[in-house]
Amino acid sequence: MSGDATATFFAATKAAGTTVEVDFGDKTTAKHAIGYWSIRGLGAPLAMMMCASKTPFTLFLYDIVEKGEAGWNSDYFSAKGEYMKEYKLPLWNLPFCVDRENKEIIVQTNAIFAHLGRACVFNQLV
Ligand SMILES: N[C@@H](CCC(=O)N[C@@H](CS)C(=O)NCC(=O)O)C(=O)O
Repeated sequence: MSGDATATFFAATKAAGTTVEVDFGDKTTAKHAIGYWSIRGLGAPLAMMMCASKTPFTLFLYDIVEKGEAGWNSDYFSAKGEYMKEYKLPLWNLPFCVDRENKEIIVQTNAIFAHLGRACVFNQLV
């Protein structure tokens, strides 16, 4: 697949308050992105796996803000509806993983671990 296709599939999202490009000296567009709330939670071990294997990735972090009695607000909530339609994925969730090379979105933490584990070639280390 061309570098351009990799660069344009879920390259950015305005709903994420923070976007972090993690590279290990390789400045080409990361093949993978991870999206999660801007807390550690289920996203941190996924990011740790990428760092431990020195696999470049983009990290999209979504902020959530307490609105007192009114509950919580996040740009993620409206973005989620748009993502579900655009990527035809009714079970969209956080964390999600973007595989830019294969133009796929993966959800469910354990499925993401398995997918990224293969991408990180952890399967060759055990
Ligand atoms: N079974 C899912 C659970 C994911 C989940 O509960 N995500 C929570 C944060 S830990 C969430 O806020 N998801 C956002 C959403 O529902 O869109 C998984 O293992 O990934």
